[in-house]
Amino acid sequence: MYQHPYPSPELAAAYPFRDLDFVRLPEDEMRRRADDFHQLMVERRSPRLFAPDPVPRDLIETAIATAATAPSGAHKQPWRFVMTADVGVKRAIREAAEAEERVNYLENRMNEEWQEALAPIGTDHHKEFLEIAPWIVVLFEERYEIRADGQHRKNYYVKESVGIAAGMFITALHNMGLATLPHTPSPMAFLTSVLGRPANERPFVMFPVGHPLPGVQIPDLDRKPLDAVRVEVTGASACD
Ligand code: IYR
Repeated sequence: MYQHPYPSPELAAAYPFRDLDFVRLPEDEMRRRADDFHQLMVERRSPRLFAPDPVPRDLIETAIATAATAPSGAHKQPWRFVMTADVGVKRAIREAAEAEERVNYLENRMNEEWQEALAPIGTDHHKEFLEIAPWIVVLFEERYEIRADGQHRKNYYVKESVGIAAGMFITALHNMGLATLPHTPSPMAFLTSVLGRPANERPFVMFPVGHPLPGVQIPDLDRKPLDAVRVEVTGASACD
C-alpha cells in the first residue's frame, strides 16, 4: 500500500504521518446530510440590524475554533480572530468605520459603478450595528510569522486561506443560530491601531455577531440558480 509521499527516509522521520480517521457513508446518508445542510445554508442571510442581547463568549469561541479548522497554505494557519464585546472598543470601531464610510458615501470615494452595485443592498455610512451587536470579531490575515527569536517567516496563499476560514466562521455561526454581517469598511487600516495589532497582521474582514433585531428587514434578493454558477466540463480541453 502507498504509505508516504516523502522522497527520503530523513524527511519521513522528521515529519511523521498518521492514519486518516474517516467513515465512508452510505450514499443515501450522504444525500440526506447534503440536502439538510444545503437547506440550512439557504436560510442564511446577512442582517444589518442586530438585537443588543448578549451572546455567551463560549459560542463565539467555538465558532472561531471551527473556523480555525480551515485548510491553509503550507498549514501556516495565517489567521487571527480578534474578538471584543467591550463597549468602548466597539464605539471606537464604529466611529472610525463611519468616518471612512462618510468619505466613501458622502464625498464619492466610491465611484458611480460601485454605488450602483450597492443600491440594492441599501447601505449608507451609518454603522450602528458595530456598537449594538454584542460581539465584533475582526479577522486579520497574518502576512508573515514572527518567530520567538524575532525571525520572520513568510506565509503562503494568505488571502485564500483566510477567505476559507472566514466562510467557515460564517457557516459555524449560522449553524448555531447566530447572525453576522461581513463588513469591510475601506480602508480598514484603523482596525490595526484601534485593536493594537502587530505589523505582520492586516485586517481582512470584520464580523459584528449577534441575534438579528426582531422584525429586521433584508433585501428581497434571489441567489443565482445552480445553472448560473455551475459549469460541467466533459472531455479534454485544448489548453495544456
Ligand atoms: N464597505 C461599505 C460599502 C459596501 C461594500 C460592499 I462590496 C457591500 O456588499 C456592502 C457595503 C459599507 O459597508 O457600507
